Parts: sequence; structure tokens; C-alpha cells
Amino acid sequence: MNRLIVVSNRLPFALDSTGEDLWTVTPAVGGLVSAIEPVLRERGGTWIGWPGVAGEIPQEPLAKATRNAGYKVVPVALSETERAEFYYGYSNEVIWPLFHDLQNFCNFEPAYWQAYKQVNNRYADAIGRCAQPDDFIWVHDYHLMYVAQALREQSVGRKLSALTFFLHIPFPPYDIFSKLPQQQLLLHALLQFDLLGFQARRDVRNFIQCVRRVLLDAKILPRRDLQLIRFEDREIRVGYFPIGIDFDSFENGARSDSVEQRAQRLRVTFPGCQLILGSDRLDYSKGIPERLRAFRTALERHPELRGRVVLIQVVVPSRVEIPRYHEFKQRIDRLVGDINGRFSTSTWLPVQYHFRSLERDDLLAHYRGCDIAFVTPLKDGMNLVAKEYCACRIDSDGVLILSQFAGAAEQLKPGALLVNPYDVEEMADAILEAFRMNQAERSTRMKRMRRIVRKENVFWWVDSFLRAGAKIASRSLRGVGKRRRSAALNTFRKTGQHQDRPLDTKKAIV
Ligand code: GDG
Repeated sequence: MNRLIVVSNRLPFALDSTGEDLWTVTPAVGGLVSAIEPVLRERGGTWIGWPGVAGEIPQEPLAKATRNAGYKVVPVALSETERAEFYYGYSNEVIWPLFHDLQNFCNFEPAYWQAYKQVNNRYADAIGRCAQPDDFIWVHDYHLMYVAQALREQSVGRKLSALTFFLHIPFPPYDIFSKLPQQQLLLHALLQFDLLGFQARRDVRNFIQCVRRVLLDAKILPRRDLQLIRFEDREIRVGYFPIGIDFDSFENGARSDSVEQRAQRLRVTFPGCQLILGSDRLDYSKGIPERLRAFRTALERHPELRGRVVLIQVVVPSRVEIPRYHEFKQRIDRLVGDINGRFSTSTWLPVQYHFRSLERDDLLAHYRGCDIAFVTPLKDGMNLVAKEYCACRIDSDGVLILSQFAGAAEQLKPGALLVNPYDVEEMADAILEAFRMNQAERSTRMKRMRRIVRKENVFWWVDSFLRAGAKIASRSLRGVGKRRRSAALNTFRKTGQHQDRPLDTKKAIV
């Protein structure tokens, strides 16, 4: 069976120095890690990424942290300057805003592109050092779009049978993408992969449109499942693979006594009120100010909501080193102050605002205990919060108000109330509709969404991607021995669901 090499900006844990020779290991949480780690653990392989410390990587703590992982961990070192220009710079001041259609937020500083290429080259070197021709390489996300180009320039890159990529964020339409000074170079680099996976149909459409407009030599051959692009004597497959969540782990978590008690406590804190939940990383793409304005408009336009609804807005600190994120937080603080100042009474505070990350059980209790989830990103690759909310509604109750620009809208539209996050009046009316929705309709809608989220879960996502990649690898091996071809087709094995994690889920000192 071929080896799987996963490459992502971060490793599935972070090392942090707490004093001389004392290091803590904090496991990363989230969909990507919980989906991919079981696969690597089951069949072995390698994870390449940055361990979260700038400068030299401490070898001994790293070895201790990963000795029971069941797969090999290859760290990539980044200096402070590279971190600033590659991660905060090109990745998060150019690609992130542009790909979320927010071109005014971009800082097209030319030095950032050089740093991006340099760091992508470093990741390619790490792959080159450990990859063999039959290995299945799976690169993740917008930080590493140049890796295949860098690898193809090395001799090992030309021999690899499956060089694949998944983009977790949206791909923008041509009118927006064309603002990027490196538009041609970046598309050319992406076409050095053999398989390109996107979250949603709209992203595939946008990507194909950009290739058609920017790379005139590329031939696009529409197909029913994976699109085919012929470019420079190679064939590239392009498809959408909507990422899912570990449904069972959310559902079982929501059933636990601890979550039930916390949800109950939450409910009794706000008697007679419907609870509306917003929970996001601090990010301008998540539409938090627009959501707060919509809530304010709802209170202005629909007096029946006053004293009867509470918006619980959780904002998880993120990328606070970037000045724009800091200004953005101040905007949120002001809006919360304005709403509470205008509408609160001696017994009712309309917005409960938390600027911190909730513990997992608390988050699940909020999903379980809130009547309405208000998920309104301006644009989002997928949005896992929407799916996690559905998975935790074990009573098949609750209303999801969802932005039409979240990738999740393509799957959840049969049950969600879809809104345009730029239209605060429409969102305000959706709050009223959700508030008034009868039990039967809430339940029918929630059941529809739960069916989809349960079926198209994170393991289904990994399997579909690896299966598509394995087919490509086997095609590229036509003419070589039968054994190598069937090994490629076996690259995926149904991943199933594994709860025991090799890296302890708690912080550890090594
Ligand atoms: C990127 C793409 C795509 C939220 N509040 C708390 C908390 N969370 C967790 C949720 C969820 C995660 O954060 C957020 O995931 P999203 O999908 O919403 O957003 P991004 O971080 O922007 O992720 C996105 C995703 O990649 C996967 O491909 O869906 O479109 O932008 O898992 O549970 N976690 C804790 N406390 C909180 O208060 N512990």
C-alpha cells in the first residue's frame, strides 16, 4: 500500500517554551486533525508541518511529543521574519481576504510573495527528503499553494504519482482573483498538482473560470464528476469535496451528563427567552458586525422580540497580531455596547458577549441549549459551526440561520433559513421567522440537516478525497507493474471512526 504524506502549515500540535528546557505540547483541535490523524495512525505515514516555534526546532521535546503517534512527524522550521511575511503577510493579508471577496483588506506587498515562495520551497524540500515515487501526497490549504510547483522543479517531484491538494477556504470568482498581482504564477503553480479539491461547487466553477481566463493554453474538458484540465502535457483533475465533522463525537458529546447539565444551566439563566448563538473566530470574514447590526435592527423593527431573545456571541481570539484584527475587535465591542446601552432593562441584557474560547463541553452545551444558531459569514469555505450545531441537536429542535455564502449552504439549504449577510434587514426578519417558527417545522428542517451532516461526515470526506486521488495515481502508473497500480488503488482504506488519539488531547509537559 502506498504511504500517505500529509502536509499542512501547522502540525497537529504546537510546542511552546515555558522556561529553560521546559516545553508544553498543545494538541490542535478541529476537523482536519480529527479526520486525518486516525488515517495516518491506522496505515502509517508522515505529517509535515510547522510545530509552532519560530527559529530552531527543539529536537528532544519534539521526539518525546511524537513518540507514540504511530506515524512520522517531520517539522519545518520558520524564522520570525518568514512567519511574519509568509504567514501573516502573503497568506493572511493577501490570500485570505482576497479569497473571501474582501479585496479592500488586501496588502499586496511584493516582499510577501518572495517569502511565500521561499517557505513553500522549504515544505517541498521536506517532502522531497522523505517521499518515494509511489507516495500519496496530500497538501492542505492556502498557505501551501506553491508546493507542487517547487516539488516539480526537484527530480523527486517529477516522479510522484499522486500530488494532491485541498483548499479549505473559498476560491474567488475571476473579477476578484484578477486583482492578484501573481494571478498567473499562482494558477500555474496550482496546476502542478494532479488533483485539486475544493469545498463547494461554486469554488470549482470559479477556479475553472479563472483558469480559462488566465491560462489560455489550458484545455478544460467538463466531466460529470471530476473536471479535467489538460495543461503542459499533464492532466489535472478538479472536484468538490465538502468537508464534514465527526458527527458521532459531537452527538455523543451532546448526550453526556456534563453537557446536559451545562445546557440546562444556560437555559435557566435566561428564563422566558429564546437564545440565539453566534460563535466564531475573530475574523472579518465571519460577518460579526453585520450580525450584530441585524440583531439591533430586529429589536428596532420587531418590538415583540424585546425581552424575549438573547444573543450569545462568542468570539474566539485569533490572529490578534494583525492590526486589522485588533481594529475589528474594537468595532464589535462598540456595537455590543451600543445594543446593550439602548435596549437593556433592569432584568434583560440583549447581548451576552464572550471574547474567549469556550471549553469543548461548554461549546456543546451552547449548541444544545440555544434555540437558534446565527451563522452569517460574509463568505466561508464551509463553516463547521453550522454542522456542529446540527449534530448536537439530539432533540431535532433548533433553527439554523445560515449565510448563503457559506460553503455549508450548498448542503444545508433544505433545512436552514438562508440569508444574505450583507442584508441586515433580511437577517432581522429571519430572526423573527426563526423566533416564531412552530415546533413541527423546526423539527422537519433540523431532521433534514442532521441526515446530511451525519452521512457526509468527516470520514466520508477523507474517503472520497483519497479514493479520487488513488484513481489518479493508478492512472499515472499505467504502463508500470500491476503491483504498483493496485497498491495505488489501495491507498485509501475505509477510515472508520477512531476515538483514541495518539497525542493526548490535554496539554503535556515534555
Ligand atoms: C477553515 C475555513 C472551513 C468555535 N468557537 C469555539 C470553538 N470553535 C470551533 C468550532 C469549529 C471551528 O472553531 C471553526 O471552524 P470553521 O469551519 O467555522 O472556521 P475556520 O476556523 O475559519 O476554518 C472554514 C474549515 O477551515 C474546515 O475546512 O469550514 O470555512 O475558514 O470547529 O467548533 N472551539 C472551542 N471553543 C469555542 O468557543 N473549543
